[in-house]
Amino acid sequence: MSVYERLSDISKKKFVVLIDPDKPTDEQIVDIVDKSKKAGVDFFFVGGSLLLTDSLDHCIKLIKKHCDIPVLIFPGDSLQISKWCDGFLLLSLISGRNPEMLIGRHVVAAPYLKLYGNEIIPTGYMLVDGGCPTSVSYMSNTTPIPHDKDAIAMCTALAGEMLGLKVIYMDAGSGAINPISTEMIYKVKNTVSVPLIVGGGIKTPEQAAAMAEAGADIIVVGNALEKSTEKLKEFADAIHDIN
Ligand code: 1GP
Repeated sequence: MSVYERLSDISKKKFVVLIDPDKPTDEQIVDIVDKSKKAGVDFFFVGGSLLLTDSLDHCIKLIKKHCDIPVLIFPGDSLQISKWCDGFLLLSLISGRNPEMLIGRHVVAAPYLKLYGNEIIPTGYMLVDGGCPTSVSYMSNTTPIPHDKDAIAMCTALAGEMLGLKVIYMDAGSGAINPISTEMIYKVKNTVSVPLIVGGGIKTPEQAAAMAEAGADIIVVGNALEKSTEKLKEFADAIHDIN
């Protein structure tokens, strides 16, 4: 089964653990992987807005050595490419108006992605204001969609789907104060038919469950688990229970 087939099986809500390869030690990665296996995590996303070390390959190989959970690159820039991943979210930052993030970086990355034979997931990536400036907003030089402008989010997602993008990822940015509202999630979900990924600032299993209930097919949690993996299983159960 391809990674995209797994992502688009919307009969079951999915839980994604995001790992910034710069941050955890090898022991911490193995611990997260171990807990993720037990909790039934569906995917790992690996990447960051700005990486300071050459740790992407190592991180992916370490995860794959310890489990069969698919590992997708969630790239912060065109340097974040690896032949070891199971899939690559080719992000088009459709909430912004920066041509580099819509096509420029993709041109640079394309020959390497072809060489490595990565499975490509064309992704409409939408940044939504999460109540504070985020690394991704600064690094991408784009303005997020205002938190309460549901119509802009709906039309942006719809345009992304019409352009042929295969998933929509709504992100408040890592460490956002406010996660994306359930109202916006509900409206976007009812506007497009491709799978909907939601992340950014999700701090509790209850918030994650509310987002899945509102229509998110795939929920991404990073920061909250970097601080402590104690609630990893609770997050997984809360998300998987919504069906
Ligand atoms: C950010 O959606 C991800 O791109 C996850 O955000 O780290 O805040 O969970 P957090």
